Amino acid sequence: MDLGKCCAVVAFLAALYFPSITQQKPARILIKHNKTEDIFELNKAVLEELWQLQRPIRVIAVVGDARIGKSTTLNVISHIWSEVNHSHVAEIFKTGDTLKAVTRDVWCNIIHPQDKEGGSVVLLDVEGTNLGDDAVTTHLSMFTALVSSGLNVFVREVFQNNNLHFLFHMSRLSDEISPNITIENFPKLQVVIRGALGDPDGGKTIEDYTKDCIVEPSFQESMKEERKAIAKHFPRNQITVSQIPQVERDLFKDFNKLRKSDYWQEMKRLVEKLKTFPIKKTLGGNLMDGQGLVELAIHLNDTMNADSWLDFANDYVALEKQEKNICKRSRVKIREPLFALPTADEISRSKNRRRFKELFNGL
Ligand SMILES: Nc1nc2c(ncn2[C@@H]2O[C@H](COP(=O)(O)OP(=O)(O)O)[C@@H](O)[C@H]2O)c(=O)[nH]1
Ligand SMILES: [Mg+2]
Repeated sequence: MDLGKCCAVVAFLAALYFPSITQQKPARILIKHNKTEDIFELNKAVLEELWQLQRPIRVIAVVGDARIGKSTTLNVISHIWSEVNHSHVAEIFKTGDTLKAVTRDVWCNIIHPQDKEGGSVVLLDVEGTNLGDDAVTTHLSMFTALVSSGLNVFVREVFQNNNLHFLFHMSRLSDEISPNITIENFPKLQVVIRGALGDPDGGKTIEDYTKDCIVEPSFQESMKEERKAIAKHFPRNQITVSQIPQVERDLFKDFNKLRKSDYWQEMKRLVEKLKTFPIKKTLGGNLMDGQGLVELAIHLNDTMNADSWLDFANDYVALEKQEKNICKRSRVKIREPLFALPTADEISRSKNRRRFKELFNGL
């Protein structure tokens, strides 16, 4: 065989062996809401792929307001983190104008970075309306946050009350799931602020102001207890605040310009921060493998479909109106089914293999 042919064969084999270097797969739906039957459904094909993943796994979730640039950001993150050498940013996650407002799904993109951290990265993107606007989006966002090891909450200019409610309910839900969960195994929080704001009054930086808003009880007269509860799960010194400037739309059309822009440098810094996010661990503290991740997803899906989260999410929407009563009521309602959520360590392997087979056989 001559040298040219030999090189072509090697390149072909390399492309087969290292697909992440040479190509990116479009994101696929991990979980969706079936409107007709009003249930949440996991995508078996994606579960099968997750099942194969080796440790260490980082699960990076993005939640927040619609049309704030979550999918656009994830596409750039996927591009930079997978070190692809495309001359454009591929639309791995569908962005903006192509989506119907009614779509509510969680999309998943798996990358296998070739960097020193190794392992796999699962990027999760929640579509839908704004956090707290409706029960389905809240369910999907909560599901996504609970399977993640790094949670990114995208906010427009400042951290809003609905974002705070979301973190509070996530903390509370996790107390119900496992009262003994240690902070180390809880997803790390990053707030991503869109829009370049100056530092707020009072000499605080936007980072400190945002952290105060999330975990400092004296920040406001109202919601002191909520901030305390959040601080137990998201300690102040573990919260990261990043800003991504809003850029001219035309910049996205010119890749060379984009790559040389401040925006791109900011995105590279963001990826470096994400690399320091925790590896996904079981509630018991062991590194979670792909099978553990699938088991967790199935279990959360089951508890959602058992209606144990429905009252919770409805309560969440109505919370601002009747804070105290609803907290008490929902606590009673969700305790029973969620308290039963075992840690991935405790789930019997055989039981889950059976469950997994049933799922895959569509029984
Ligand atoms: N001008 C401008 N448009 C942006 C920026 N980021 C995202 N967009 C656009 O805003 C729209 C919504 O973005 P998308 O990423 O889909 O938002 P998502 O709903 O949060 O996922 C799309 O048309 C994007 O092209 C930005 O920094 N500047
Ligand atoms: Mg989107």
